Amino acid sequence: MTADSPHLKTIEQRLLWLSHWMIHNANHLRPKEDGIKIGGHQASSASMVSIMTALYFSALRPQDRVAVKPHASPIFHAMQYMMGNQTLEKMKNFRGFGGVQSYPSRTKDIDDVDFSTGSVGLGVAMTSFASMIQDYISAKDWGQDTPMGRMVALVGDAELDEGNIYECLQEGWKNDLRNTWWIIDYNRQSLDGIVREGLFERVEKIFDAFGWDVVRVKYGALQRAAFEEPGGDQLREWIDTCPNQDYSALTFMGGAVWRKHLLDDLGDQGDVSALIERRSDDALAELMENLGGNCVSTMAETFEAIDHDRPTCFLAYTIKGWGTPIAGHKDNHGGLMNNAQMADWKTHMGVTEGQEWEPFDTVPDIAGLQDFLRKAPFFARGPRRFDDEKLSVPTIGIATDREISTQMAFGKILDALSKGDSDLATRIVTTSPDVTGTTNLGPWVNRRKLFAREAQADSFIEHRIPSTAKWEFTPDGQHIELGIAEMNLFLLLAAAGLSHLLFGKRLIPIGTVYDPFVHRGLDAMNYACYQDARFMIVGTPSGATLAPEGGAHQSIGTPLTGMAQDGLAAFEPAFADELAVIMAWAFDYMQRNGDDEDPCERTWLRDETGGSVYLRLTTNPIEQPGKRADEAFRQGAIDGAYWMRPPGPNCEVVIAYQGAVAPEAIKAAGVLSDSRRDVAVLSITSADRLNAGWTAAQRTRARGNPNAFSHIETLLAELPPHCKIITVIDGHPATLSWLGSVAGHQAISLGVEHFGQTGTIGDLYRHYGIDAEAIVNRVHGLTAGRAPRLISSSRRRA
Ligand SMILES: Cc1ncc(C[n+]2csc(CCOP(=O)(O)OP(=O)(O)O)c2C)c(N)n1
Ligand SMILES: [Mg+2]
Repeated sequence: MTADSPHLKTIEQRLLWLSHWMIHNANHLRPKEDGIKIGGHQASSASMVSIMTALYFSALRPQDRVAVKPHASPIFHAMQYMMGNQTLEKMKNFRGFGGVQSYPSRTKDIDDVDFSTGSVGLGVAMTSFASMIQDYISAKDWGQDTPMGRMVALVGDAELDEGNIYECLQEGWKNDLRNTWWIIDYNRQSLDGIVREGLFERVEKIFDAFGWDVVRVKYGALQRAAFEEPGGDQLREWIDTCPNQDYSALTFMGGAVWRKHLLDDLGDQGDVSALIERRSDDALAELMENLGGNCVSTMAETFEAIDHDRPTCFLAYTIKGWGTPIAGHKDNHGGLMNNAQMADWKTHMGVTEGQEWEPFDTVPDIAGLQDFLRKAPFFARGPRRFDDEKLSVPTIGIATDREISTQMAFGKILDALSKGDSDLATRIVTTSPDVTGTTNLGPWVNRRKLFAREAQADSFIEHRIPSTAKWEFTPDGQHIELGIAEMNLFLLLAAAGLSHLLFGKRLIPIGTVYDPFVHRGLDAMNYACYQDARFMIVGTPSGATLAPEGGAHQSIGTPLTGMAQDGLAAFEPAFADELAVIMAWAFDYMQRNGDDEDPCERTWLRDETGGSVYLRLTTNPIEQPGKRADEAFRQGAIDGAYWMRPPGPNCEVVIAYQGAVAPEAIKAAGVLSDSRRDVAVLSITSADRLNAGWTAAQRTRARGNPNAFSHIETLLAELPPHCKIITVIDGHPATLSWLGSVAGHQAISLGVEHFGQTGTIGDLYRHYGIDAEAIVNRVHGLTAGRAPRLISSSRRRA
């Protein structure tokens, strides 16, 4: 085995050097263009270097996946550089445009990052959901050939302050989590300072409570050997009782101070004194800094000793800034070695002048090391980027002959898929944070069942108690039921949405959540998108239309979130046929990648690269417009808008609505046309895609392509200049207020800006001024030549 290989120590020292040099180069050597600090975390990197060396060069196998502590990114890239997987150019351009990224990025770095990290806590939890997805896949007949890897998180001790970690621990326990390792870099320092004494005891109890094994790695090999010497017991006791702050400060001050302090505390003119005096200042400092997590052989042996798949937390004691002049200083999180410190340290590390970037400088046995690296199992098969074939999308249709809500239509579409035998349906995995029933996933779940590694029958079925929900858990099941933690929802979607890339098996993940609670999981959703995970999130019910549920459940800002979120195409259809068209398109869009042939000529539109999809739906059943199958409708629904009622040549008013308020807009248009005005109705299914198309077209024209026209520009092109646009949405009015700028029309935007309350839909639409009457009044106010009248504040706040 490799755990005792002397090459590990050599690699560790090389990674320490290269990572620190890369940061130093970016901050002190590269010409500076801005007056701001470049940054990079030398101390946080040094803290993990021994752990990462042991992990990657001894413990890991190609099927294992790692979420690297964000601020240990320099070690990761130095490692890939040493392995020939990262370029010198990008290393020199660390934190620069096109250079090595500050925090490991799946999409922006070139060197086989498994999970992006950056927002602390999310990468950690991601590993447990990746493991659940691995279990999900390997339980299926089409996933049997998936090798079982370990999902590993390298965790900063202060990362454990993030609540999402505890949410996922509980979810993991419920789902028999396995094959997950979390390795805590217990340097007892955060960004601002030193962490509380005794944190490790809390950590151990928490992990134990959730069924994890905890392995404490406190002492390195040098320390363990010293403890065997006469007087060693006393030294050990001293280390165990030394407050974190003192240990850090002494580490920073170095060997001579350690000696004085230890002799003051322990000096007995006998065994302990002799133990201390036998060592030079440097050797004493090395001994005291030889904590378990900073001892590469100890870490390698610890990993090697794990022979089971139980989730395991390693509490590895470390020193922040280990092996460098800034070790232990409480301000070292953002601290960097200065030029003088670097010059001294370079001599200390034995680095040859001019050979700073040379991966194998200072290595005594280059051929031996290269041979060792070549055989390192984790790297042996090259980059571990998989993919899976696209699944064809079956016909998705829905009867539109009666009143129906978009949420109900969504449930029916999934139900129809569940009854079919399409390949796509086989790979759909649904999930919901305890709102499966109330978001209309019930029929799908009844047919396709819930996933669990161990089958479990539904007692209500066995006892013949009538219930609409038939909850049978089986390894074949296609629904993963989550507890009420929306962060977990999005992290699970992130893991499932990367399944084709991580495990080579494509999943079509669909999550449902009450729309306001999209924001509860927003950072995790952003994290999923940042990694280019592919999923469908259905936010339902939404808006003030959720009337009797009141203000805490009525989403206002989510349409803006849908527009602003990169990697997510947001839709808010009003009618069932729109939803069917959008879902059929979405199932394809979720599977596209940038290399695909453009399915249409509009190459300047970003949508051809594919992404995730957000559907904002509602429970309000509305009258359907009758059968529509024309291409303008179909393509319009996908591109974001179509004319429900086209403008005449002298169009005075366009009512542009999105989503649930469709009946109000249509009714207002009817009333207005009775007074013979020329009124058009624009049905908007996606403000997000309309807006994105518009800005993309503007950019493309600015770059010299005069033929780039967006869908919304085309739609509004024929409107006479005096035409007014009234926009209306059950959400923040800014979602559509930009429409007036597209072709220079006066626009009035109606929507919801304040917390709601309970009431009927009619009450609330009236209250917010988004009902037909408010629309009509606005039009009268506008076209009578009067200045636009705002809704009075007494009405708004009533
Ligand atoms: C969600 C989030 N909040 C804040 C930060 C800023 N931040 C980056 S590292 C850090 C402290 C981390 O301390 P620890 O996890 O102990 O890591 P160490 O550097 O000590 O290894 C903070 C607050 C962040 N990256 N993400
Ligand atoms: Mg820390």
